[in-house]
Amino acid sequence: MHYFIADLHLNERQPEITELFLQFMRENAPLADSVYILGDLFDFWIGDDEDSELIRTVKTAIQTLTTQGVPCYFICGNRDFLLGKTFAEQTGMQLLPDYYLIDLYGKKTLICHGDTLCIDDIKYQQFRRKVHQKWRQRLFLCLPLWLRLKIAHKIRAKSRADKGTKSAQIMDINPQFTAETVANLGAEWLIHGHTHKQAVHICNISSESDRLFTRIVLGDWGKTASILAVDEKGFAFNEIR
Ligand code: OKV
Repeated sequence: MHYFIADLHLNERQPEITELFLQFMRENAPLADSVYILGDLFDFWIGDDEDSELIRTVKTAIQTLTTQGVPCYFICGNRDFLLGKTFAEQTGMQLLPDYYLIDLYGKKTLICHGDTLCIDDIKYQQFRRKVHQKWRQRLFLCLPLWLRLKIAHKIRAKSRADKGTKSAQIMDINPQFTAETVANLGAEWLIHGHTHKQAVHICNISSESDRLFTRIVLGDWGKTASILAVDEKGFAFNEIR
């Protein structure tokens, strides 16, 4: 059995979410064959050299899991895209690229965070291209921590101010682009997060074909946790509270 989670957005102001994550890592995750974290584990990430009680707690939980022999995989989200090799080495967590194909009991499954499927959000895609440029990331990571904190704070404040003006449809995945991506990679299942709209969609690969694929959207975490469990019998959303 494999677990998939995303969009915990761990932060200091919502310790109840961290508690849910620690409970999941203690009680559920050790029974799995692997755990996939599909991005936005943290609400923001400005470099692996940042340290806090929250970060230490999360690192310990992941390290405890991987030393128990449960592989833990991570795809970066739109918020924690700077999480890197140092974090991976410290925790035993394995970093995966933005799109990754896995075999889930014979189903060819594409996993990703989901932000790259939201191509109608032009403003966000511009932001993404900018902050994903290697030279910009290297430069940012060279800055002292206090300056990175200050810059990140400013960028978040500006993003919050822009947010109210976007329609719900613009912020969702583009169905055509998503179907093309799935078709090009020959996948039968797609699992992603980002939109926070937990659901299972049966989708057409294209308008000219009746080939279908299953799109499983992970929910975000709040008062309850959203956990997808997949085994040989199929999939189920588990809630813990
Ligand atoms: C993450 C988002 C803030 C969305 C900055 C280069 C640059 C990285 C960065 C700074 C911000 C991540 C690292 C954060 C995601 C926001 C606001 C909106 C929509 C640079 C490389 F450009 F300054 F050189 N950042 N942080 N947003 O605070 O975690 O995803 S962040």
